Amino acid sequence: MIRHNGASKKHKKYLTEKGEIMNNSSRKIEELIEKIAVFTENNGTGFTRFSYTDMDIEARRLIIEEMTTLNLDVYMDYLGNIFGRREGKNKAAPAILIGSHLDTVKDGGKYDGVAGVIAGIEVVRLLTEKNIETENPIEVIAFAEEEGGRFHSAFVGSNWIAGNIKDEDLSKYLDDNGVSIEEASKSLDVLNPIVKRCRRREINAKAMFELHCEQGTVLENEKISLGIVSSITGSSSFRVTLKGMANHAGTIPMNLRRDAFYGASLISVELNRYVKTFETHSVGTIGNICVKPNAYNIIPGEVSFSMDIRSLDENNMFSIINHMKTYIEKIALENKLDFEIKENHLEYPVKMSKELIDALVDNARNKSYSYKVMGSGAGHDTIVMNEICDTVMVFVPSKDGRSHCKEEYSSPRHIAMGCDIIMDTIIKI
Ligand code: HGY
Ligand code: MN
Ligand code: MN
Repeated sequence: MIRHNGASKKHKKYLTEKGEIMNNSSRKIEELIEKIAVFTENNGTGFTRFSYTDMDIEARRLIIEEMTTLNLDVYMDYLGNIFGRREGKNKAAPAILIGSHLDTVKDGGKYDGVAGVIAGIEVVRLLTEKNIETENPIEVIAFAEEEGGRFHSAFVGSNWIAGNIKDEDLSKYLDDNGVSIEEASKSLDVLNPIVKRCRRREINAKAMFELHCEQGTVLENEKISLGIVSSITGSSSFRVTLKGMANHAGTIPMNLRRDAFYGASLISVELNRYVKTFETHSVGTIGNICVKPNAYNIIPGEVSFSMDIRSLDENNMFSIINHMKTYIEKIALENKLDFEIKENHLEYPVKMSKELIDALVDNARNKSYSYKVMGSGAGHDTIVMNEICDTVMVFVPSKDGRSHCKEEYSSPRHIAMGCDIIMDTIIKI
């Protein structure tokens, strides 16, 4: 009986301790989220922090300072990927990476990306607080230019780390003012006094963890605390430009027009129709469109638009891409339009590491956290890092499933729970 009491007293102490750790973690996480959220273009309609802007620089400064306070060795490469390194017993062992991105979409939320960077910092803080020395070094990474908000191509920072983007490619990434990423990233030099700079960093990695808001409704609807990601959808994005002839909207008969917007609208309808014919999660989106001259009484002479095509099934993704390329050519011909299709990025669907998934599942069970093994419809830097090491992601619920908007919210407590099982898994592997 006493043993039982002893056990329940010990268990109670553990629960209180765990409670305190969780409260402390939640509070630290919330504080950091709010501190970073301040660094946004002040337009009131959501959070906008594009790469290499003043707001981005200030958010980076804060992350570098947080990492330095934790006695991490802090590096930043040419494109602004930030690495906070905590040595392990075996300095030469491959590192365990934890991170996500610091940039946002236009008018986005304050959790997408940032929650994962903060989770990395929190896991390291907890290990230090508990005096746990890991076998392998740990590196917290804040990836640069994941969203493509400024340079219109996703996963640029992680592709730079993975070596997929060459030095000579940098001049090809242009923002809307024609400034290249090579030029723009020079503004990072203002941070040189507080961080070790390098052009690229050789990464010797064993595994990568990315905590991220789910950006969907599954976890919240099923009242589950954590998602353990088993696969990430393949994603591709293109810029399509149609050129017809600007002319008077009143005088030109319909059969003589070369209306670029009419062509674009036919393409949008076909993209939606064709994608819906696929069973496996496949999506097609035209999210950005530029009409010229964009006047009510002029037939649009030129239209350029984004075309985002994704699928959890690689063959589906390529069927949709090829179908749309053929269809765009057909519409251009029928409407006497010139057309150009530029590929911005293309990533194949990836499967996460079974060993890491199983370890996270075990640890969620040990802590009696509800969890669900699930796929990711959104793209993440993990899809690229999967080329250089084993990877896995942990999702936290998104309130009302909202993301890429100011309503985006995930609870610090769920983020703390995610940190908890990531830390347990790091210790285990
Ligand atoms: O587009 C995406 O899926 C991610 O937010 N970059
Ligand atoms: Mn995003
Ligand atoms: Mn993201």
